[in-house]
Amino acid sequence: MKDPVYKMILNTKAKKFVLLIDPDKHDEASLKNLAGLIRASAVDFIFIGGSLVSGRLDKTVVKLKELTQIPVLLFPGNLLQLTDKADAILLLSLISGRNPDYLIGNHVLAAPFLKKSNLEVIPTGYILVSGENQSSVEYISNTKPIPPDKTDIATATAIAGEMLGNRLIYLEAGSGACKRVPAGMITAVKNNISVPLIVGGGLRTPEDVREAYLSGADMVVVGTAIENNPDLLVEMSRVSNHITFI
Ligand code: 1GP
Repeated sequence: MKDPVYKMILNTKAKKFVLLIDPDKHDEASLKNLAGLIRASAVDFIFIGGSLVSGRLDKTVVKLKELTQIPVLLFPGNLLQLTDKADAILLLSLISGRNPDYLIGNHVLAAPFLKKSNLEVIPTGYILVSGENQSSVEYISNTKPIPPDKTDIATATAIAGEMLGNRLIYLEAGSGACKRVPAGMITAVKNNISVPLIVGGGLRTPEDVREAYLSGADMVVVGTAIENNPDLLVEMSRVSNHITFI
């Protein structure tokens, strides 16, 4: 089957929950524990990545696939975060920014590797919104996030991202954001695109996840909250079970 992971994302029966894992934060024992929690929860996809990842990527992907059977997607912060052991890669274009490396430069460098690999490539328009504190993405990519009150700019950026052929839009306040993407911005973006909308950054509680879904997110991504308290995973991931698709 062509594009199996994207087809799973498109399945409109339910909202999707994504767990973001930073390989540097885990060793074999902690991954085993986390995998146990993942199996007991309702995680639909695992994203792997971070702003700095130092080398456990391959091993982490292989281990997670072996222990959980859940699709693992690369969410690369940079070119060092490529492996053909994952199921798919979000080929991110940082469309809120104006840094050519993150719009096309790194993609050119990665293209021969991606072409040879069996990875399913999912072009994704990545929109960084200011979450009050400066995010690692902002600092590392040397781009400006969209101010949280500029809903019109975020919406126009998402529309342009879809028109350029991106198959997902990722609306993001940055990992560990103090302030989440505003609900009104999520709704406005959702109402103006037809590809699935991913929302992440600073979601700390099941209520935050619920609000993001109700505002229009098709998928939510949570990383930091689970790193801080893995026991939250079961409840947060199950929020979608109680929401009918809107
Ligand atoms: C970062 O959206 C993700 O790209 C997750 O953010 O770590 O704040 O959950 P958190």
